[in-house]
Amino acid sequence: MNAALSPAPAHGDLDAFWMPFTANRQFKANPRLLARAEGMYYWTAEGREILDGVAGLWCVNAGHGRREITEAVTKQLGTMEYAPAFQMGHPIAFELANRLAKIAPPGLERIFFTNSGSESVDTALKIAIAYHRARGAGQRVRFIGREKGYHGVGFGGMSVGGMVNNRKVFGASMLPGVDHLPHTLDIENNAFSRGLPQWGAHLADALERLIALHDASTIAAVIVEPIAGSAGVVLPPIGYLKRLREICDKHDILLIFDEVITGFGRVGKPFASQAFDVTPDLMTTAKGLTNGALPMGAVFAHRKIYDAFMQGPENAIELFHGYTYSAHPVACAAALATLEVYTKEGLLSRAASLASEWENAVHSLRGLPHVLDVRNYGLIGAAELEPRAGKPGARGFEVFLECFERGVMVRQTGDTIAMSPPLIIESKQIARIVETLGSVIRETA
Ligand code: PXG
Repeated sequence: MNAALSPAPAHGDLDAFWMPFTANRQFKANPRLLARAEGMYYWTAEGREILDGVAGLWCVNAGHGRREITEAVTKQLGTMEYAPAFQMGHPIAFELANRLAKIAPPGLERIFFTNSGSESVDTALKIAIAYHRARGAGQRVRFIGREKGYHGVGFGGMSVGGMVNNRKVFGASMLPGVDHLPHTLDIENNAFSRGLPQWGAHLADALERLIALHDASTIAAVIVEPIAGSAGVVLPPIGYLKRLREICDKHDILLIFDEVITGFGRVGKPFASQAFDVTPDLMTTAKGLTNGALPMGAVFAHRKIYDAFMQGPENAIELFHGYTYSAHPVACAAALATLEVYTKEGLLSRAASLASEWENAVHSLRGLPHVLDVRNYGLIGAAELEPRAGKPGARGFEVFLECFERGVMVRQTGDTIAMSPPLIIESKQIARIVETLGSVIRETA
């Protein structure tokens, strides 16, 4: 040990952790430390109760501290903490894949396990390219994403993503051959829409133009979030996703839905693709898969895609891709227990029965100072605030901080406040989230 190491600075306890997507200096000067959680609530290190308006980070769909999940994880740790999934298997992984296939959109019955949303996205992009090659269309290597899209932080996901701050400093390292569709947020035409906006299905036609520019024979896949979360809740106009599906079909291009946020009940069905009645070829998931208890993701692939890989010598590996922790047995146990809770408590459809109450609650923010738009679908809501002149994001950040001071956790992106509470939420908690946010907005200059 080197006793001459420099002494810890004033906030020494917080310095070592380089926090992700965080204003590190602001946070460390004034930390918001969560220490315990149960049901709809967190408690801070000082013991203050915080109502969770974002399900952690859009993942704790069944609420915190679920005993069933803890017990399943503990049991699996005691039975077999790890087993490889490369050229080996363990029963619980197959059981989980079968369970997921049962709730999957039609045909998406082949499940590839990852450890996060970012890994799910990069996995889906790689499968798309390899699929075309397996069918003799190896020149299909281009991807089309969308402005304001968020597909995690891997190089693939970043490249197809469309949030400028997540891209601009890494510009030189983007995947080549990626174009972006226009985003679908149009406050001028759609402000204060209840549910999906009426205006904008034609925005999907931009896909035809990109296809005309590059020729369909060079394009592997289109990737979009059915509802974009990170960028501040961007909804698909009525008919938009269907039109994307039709155009992809016409040109033999794969359609990937990134359901990392919308999956597992957030919009009142297991997946948004079912709520919107549009079936993609590949679907990426994570977050709610384990109720946030352990890291895990899953890519759902259509049977036809899996089958296309199942050729060549039988002892040859068909897809050279995977992670040490793909189908980690403890994560599998957490996911199985999570699905059991979702099923038993009807949580995969609960957002649908709460949707109109939620919609009325969040739209009560209309008319408050600086509120430019309110958007909602399922158990997702957002209030868009007017940016302060020359200081984009400042008002949003202040509102987020003040809500936390008053015991409600919301999520802020720029000047948009997003809400996505656990699906177990009760009426009085819906009211408290929206009333707190409303009074903070009213009192924030
Ligand atoms: N795709 C989508 C659609 C996501 O929302 C990811 C991929 C990446 O998942 P991982 O597990 O690699 O983080 C996400 C993640 C927010 C917020 O504030 C959203 C996410 C992550 C952090 C914050 O809305 N979504």
